[in-house]
Amino acid sequence: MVVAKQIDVISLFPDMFDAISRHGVSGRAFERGLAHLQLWNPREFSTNPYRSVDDRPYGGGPGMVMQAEPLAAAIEAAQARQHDAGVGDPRVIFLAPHGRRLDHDAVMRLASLDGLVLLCGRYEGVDQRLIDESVHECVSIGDYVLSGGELAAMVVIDALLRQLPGALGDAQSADQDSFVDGLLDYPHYTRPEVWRGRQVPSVLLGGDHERIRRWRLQQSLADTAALRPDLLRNRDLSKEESVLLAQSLQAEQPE
Ligand code: 9D3
Repeated sequence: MVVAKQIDVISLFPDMFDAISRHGVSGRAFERGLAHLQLWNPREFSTNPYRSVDDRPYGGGPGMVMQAEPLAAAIEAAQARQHDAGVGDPRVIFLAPHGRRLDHDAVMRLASLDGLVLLCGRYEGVDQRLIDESVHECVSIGDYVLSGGELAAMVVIDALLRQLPGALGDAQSADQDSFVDGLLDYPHYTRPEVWRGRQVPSVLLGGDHERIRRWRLQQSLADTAALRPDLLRNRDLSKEESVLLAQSLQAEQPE
């Protein structure tokens, strides 16, 4: 029996996570019990009368810093819940701009763990002693500035839930996703056959599944070469793929 993936999130804005818990593939994964999501608001663990969880930075400078103790208490509550759910050693991940950049390999590694505690920062940052004491790794979702870790945590959760067996419908499969085989997706078409004068490529209407497979692979290769050549440098091409790509490059530039 496969036990649910245990995900605990520490956030000052727990309601933001309705976005993934109530909609689409991720919402269904929680509904079906493939994963369990629990939110912890550090404010509930504040011991002062104002419920505050931040203070001014030692050494001066702009903004406020999240204090260590309410975060530690929230993380410990989350870890205790994970232990009760059967997770021996939940991994504590801090979503942070300086973290390791998320990619498909990182998603697969996180998806393979039984339990995750995701820590979302707000304000200028988190007291470094809390990070030194309680955090196993830091993850970023890219080189741009967000207002906090919540959207990044939701990106991580959404991406890893797709990888859980049973999260996607029968027709879909996570290993058909773009990036998994190192190529961009091929273009998609649906009815009508002509829209504003634009035809669906005739190969897709013919029902020759081998020709369709080759055409899609060729589109994927050509788009990857044009838009993400870095992906091709990290991937060997089969003989068929090399031929299809060479063909498409020739067709592109007659003469
Ligand atoms: C002035 C220095 N800034 C660091 C780049 C301060 C700062 C900006 C934004 C501190 C925290 C944040 C909030 N961002 C996140 O918590 C965050 C994030 C991001 O901003 N970009 C990409 N991935 C992530 S994961 C968490």
